Amino acid sequence: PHIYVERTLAIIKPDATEKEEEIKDIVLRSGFTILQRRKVHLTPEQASEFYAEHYGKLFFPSLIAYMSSGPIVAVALSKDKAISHWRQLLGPTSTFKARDTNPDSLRAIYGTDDQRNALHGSDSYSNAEREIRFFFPDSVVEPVPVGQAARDYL
Ligand code: DGI
Repeated sequence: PHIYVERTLAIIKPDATEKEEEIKDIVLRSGFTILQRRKVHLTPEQASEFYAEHYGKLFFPSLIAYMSSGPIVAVALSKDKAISHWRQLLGPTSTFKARDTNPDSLRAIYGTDDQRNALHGSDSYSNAEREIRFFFPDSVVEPVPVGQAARDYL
């Protein structure tokens, strides 16, 4: 038997890739495992596909321009409750709100403004799986062999 540890997709956006090493230290110290990492410069078409759910919104064109303005780093992370834990570490969507309400969050520290908020995190299980497939089409769910730790978890 195997258990499956939750996964999520993180992105270091163009305004924060210079801080990748610093961010990686925080990610690892926070108990996440880095499953896969890929640096990629999205075309506007690819960025539009990734953010298709926001198509038609006022901020969509500038979001796409931002996300295709330079290289990003896509990272698949795993941890117990990875999706909600990563969102918690990110803080609110708006960098300004993050600075006001959660000054220790990653967006408060590394974000630039409301749109350029340094980092992405999947917001649900189905989006996490879709987004991981988007950047890592060959990825499979990594099973964890059942040992003592896994039995404790179950
Ligand atoms: O899941 P999030 O990234 O926290 O937020 P989201 O999925 O609602 O929006 C995706 C990105 O679009 C977000 O990281 C930044 C940008 N965005 C969202 N809402 C606004 C926005 N940008 C501007 N300028 N104004 C917004 O209201």
